[in-house]
Amino acid sequence: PSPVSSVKKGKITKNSISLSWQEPDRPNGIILEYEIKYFEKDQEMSYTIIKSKETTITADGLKPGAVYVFQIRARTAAGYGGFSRRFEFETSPVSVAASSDQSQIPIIVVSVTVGVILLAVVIGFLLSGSCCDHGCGWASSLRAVAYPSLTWRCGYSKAKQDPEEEKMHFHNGHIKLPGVRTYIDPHTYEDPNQAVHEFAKEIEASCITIERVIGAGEFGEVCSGRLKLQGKRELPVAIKTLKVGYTEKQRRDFLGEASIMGQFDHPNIIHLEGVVTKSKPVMIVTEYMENGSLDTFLKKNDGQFTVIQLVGMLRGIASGMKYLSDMGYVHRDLAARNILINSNLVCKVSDFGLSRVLEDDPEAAYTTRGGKIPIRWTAPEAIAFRKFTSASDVWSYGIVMWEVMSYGERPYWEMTNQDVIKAVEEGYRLPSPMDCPAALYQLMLDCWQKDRNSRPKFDEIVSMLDKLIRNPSSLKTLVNASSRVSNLLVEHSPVGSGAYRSVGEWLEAIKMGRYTEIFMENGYSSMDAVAQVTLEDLRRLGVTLVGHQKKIMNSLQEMKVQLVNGMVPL
Ligand code: ACK
Repeated sequence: PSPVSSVKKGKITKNSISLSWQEPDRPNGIILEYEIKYFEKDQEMSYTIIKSKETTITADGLKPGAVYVFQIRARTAAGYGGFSRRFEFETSPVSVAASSDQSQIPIIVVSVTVGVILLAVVIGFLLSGSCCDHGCGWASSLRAVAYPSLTWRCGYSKAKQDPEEEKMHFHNGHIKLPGVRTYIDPHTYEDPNQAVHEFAKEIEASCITIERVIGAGEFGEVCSGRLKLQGKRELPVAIKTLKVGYTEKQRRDFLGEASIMGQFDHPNIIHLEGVVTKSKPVMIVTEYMENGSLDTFLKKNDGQFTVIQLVGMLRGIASGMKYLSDMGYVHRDLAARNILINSNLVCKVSDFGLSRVLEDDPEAAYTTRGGKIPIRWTAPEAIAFRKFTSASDVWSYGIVMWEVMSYGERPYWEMTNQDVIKAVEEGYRLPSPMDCPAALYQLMLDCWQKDRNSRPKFDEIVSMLDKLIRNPSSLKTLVNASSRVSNLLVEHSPVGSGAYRSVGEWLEAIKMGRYTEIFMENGYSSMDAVAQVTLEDLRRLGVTLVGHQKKIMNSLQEMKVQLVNGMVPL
C-alpha cells in the first residue's frame, strides 16, 4: 500500500490524542490493519506501536502539554507499505483548578515531579542491585533507565479503547539507530525460563483446543487446533508439543525457539501466540498456516501458479529475511521446507532454533569439522569454516528461489553431499529451472557469488522483486531454452541409447519395463520425478527383488553423475 497521506486530529485531552486518517490512495489490496507508531517529540528511542483495523485510534496515557509525533502505515496480505510522513500533535496542558492562588500551581507541579523522579531513581538503584525480575514492570523500567545497555524491554498490552487494537511498547536501551530493534540471543540469559517469559506470553492450557496431529517435530507432535483468549476472537493455531520424558536441555532448546520467535513481529515471519509452560505438555502456540510447508505445497501443486504468484511468494520470503537480517538474526537453515504458506499464499519464515539446525533438520549432515549443516542450502564459506552471516542466508535464499521456481525440486537432485560441495567449489552452479524468467535466474546466480560481499543484500532483493512485480513484462524473457543447461537427465542420459523421453522407455532399456505401470501410478511419471527415487521408495513400490533394486538404482546413479555436467560453470 502507498503511504497514508492525510491524518486529522480529533478529540485532544491532557492525556490522550484521537486521530483519524484516510485509506492510502493506492491500497494495492485489501487493507488488513494499520500500524500507528508514536513517540514524544525528541524521544524517538522510546516509542509505542498501536495496531488497528479501523482508520481511527486514541493514543492515551500521554503526558499533558507534550508534543507527540505520529506515523501510520497500512498492511495488506503482501506486507506493510511505507510509513506516512510525521504528524505532530500536542496534548492539552494540565487543567488549572479554579484556585484562589493559581501562581502556586506550576511550582507545586514542578516540585512534585522532581520529587517523584528523585524517589524513582533512588528506588531504581536499590532494586537494580537486588531482586527485580522481569515481572516487576515498575522496577524494571527504572532499571532500564539506570542500565540502558543491559536492558531491552518489549511489553505487550491490550489497548482499552478498541478490542481490535493491539498495542506494543518498545523501549530500546541498546545504542542503535532509532526505531531499529536488535535480536537478543536467549543464550545470553542465565535462566532460559526468564528469556522465554520475556519474549513470549504464557497461555493457559484451558484456552487451547487441540484438533488433530499434523506432523512430527524433533521434540514431539505438531497439532492444529484453536486458541480462545479472553476478550479475543477464537483463532486457528498450530501447536508444537514437547513429548513427555524430556530432559532439561530438551525443554530449554524447545522453548528457545519461542524465545526467538517472540522477538519478531513481521507479516512474513511466523507469529508466536504464546507458550504453555506452567502445565504439561509444554507447548508453543503459533498462527496456523493452512497450506503447510512450502516445499510440500509446491510439489503438490506443480505448475499451478503464475510467475507473478511465485515471485509474490519469493518477495514475502525476502521481506521476512530482510527483517531478520536488520535485527541481526542469522537463520542458518533457510530452505523451502522451513517456510510456511497460508491460504492467501503468504509465505512466512519459520523454524527458529538455537542449536536446532544441528539437530532436527533431516537435511543437515555432519561435516568433517563435526558441525551438522544442510549442505545443499548452505554457502561454501559456512560449510568450510562456519562463517554464517546474513550473506550466507542470501546464498540459501538463492537456493529457495530455485526450489520455488522449480516447484519443490530437490536442489542438485540426488547428487551426494560430497559431490555438491565439490561441484560448487569448482564453480558449478544449479542450472535455471524450466520456464524461469531470466531476471530471476540472474538473481539466483548473484546470490551464489563465491565472494559473500558481492552477493545482494536482502533489501536489494526485495526492491528488485518489487520492480519485477510492478513491471510484469520484465518477467516475460525466459532463460533461453538452449542456454538453459537443465537437469538434462534426458538429453545426457549415458545409459543405453542416450536420451529417454519417458519413464517407460528408460525402464524398458534396462529391462525393467514390468514396473512402468507401478512407477506411473505412484507419481514417478517423468524422468525428473524418477531421479528422486530412493531404495526405500522402490521397496514401497513393491520392487522387492534385490537384483531389480540394484539394476534400477545403478542406472539412476549413472544418470546422476551426469547431472554434475548439467550444472552451470560460473
Ligand atoms: O508440510 P506440513 O503440513 O507443514 O507438515 C509440517 C508439520 O507441521 C511438521 O512441522 C506443519 N506445520 C508446522 N507449523 C505449522 C503452522 N504454523 N501451521 C500449519 N502447519 C504447520 C508443517
